[in-house]
Amino acid sequence: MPKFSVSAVILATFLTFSVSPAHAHNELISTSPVTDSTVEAGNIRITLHFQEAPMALPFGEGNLIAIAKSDTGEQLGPACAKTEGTDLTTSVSLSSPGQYKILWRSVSDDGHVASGDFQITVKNNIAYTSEHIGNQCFDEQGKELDASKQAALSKKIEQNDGFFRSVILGSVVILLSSFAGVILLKRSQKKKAA
Ligand SMILES: [Cu+2]
Repeated sequence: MPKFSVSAVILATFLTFSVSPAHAHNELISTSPVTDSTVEAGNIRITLHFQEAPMALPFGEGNLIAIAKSDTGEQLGPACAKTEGTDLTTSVSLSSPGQYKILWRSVSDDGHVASGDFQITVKNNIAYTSEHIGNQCFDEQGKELDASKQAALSKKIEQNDGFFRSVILGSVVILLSSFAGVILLKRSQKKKAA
């Protein structure tokens, strides 16, 4: 038993020192708007406040914020974020009331990638309209990022997924049971013949 205890202590010590935050991942501290809050339609500024400054990367690469409709997963505009100290920010123009998902991706200084998402609700009591709905991703030259040249952060939700899955499952069950039925029938016929 003592032998086991000694090795357990050594192992615990090793794990403690190797896992301890000699290098710590960058952590998301807070967001604005906060998770599950309701905001008025308009040009909504999104700020993600991190523990440390994200890695300096070109606009539209690595450090990204995107906005998507919660019900369909449809991403509205490209993904982008400006780095301001320890914050990532962008502005999204939203007019239709409903639930939206804010998706983000961030590269910390040690190269680790973190990502996440949270939901907000938009109400429109001010009759806000905009011809340019979604994330506002304009580079320093005022040119908008091309969303088609990016991998979308948000995946579209297949509305019929559940239905087709149950149809396929149903077909498999029917096929298997008829197959089993044929085998049983043949067996009983063999027994009769014997
Ligand atoms: Cu790390």
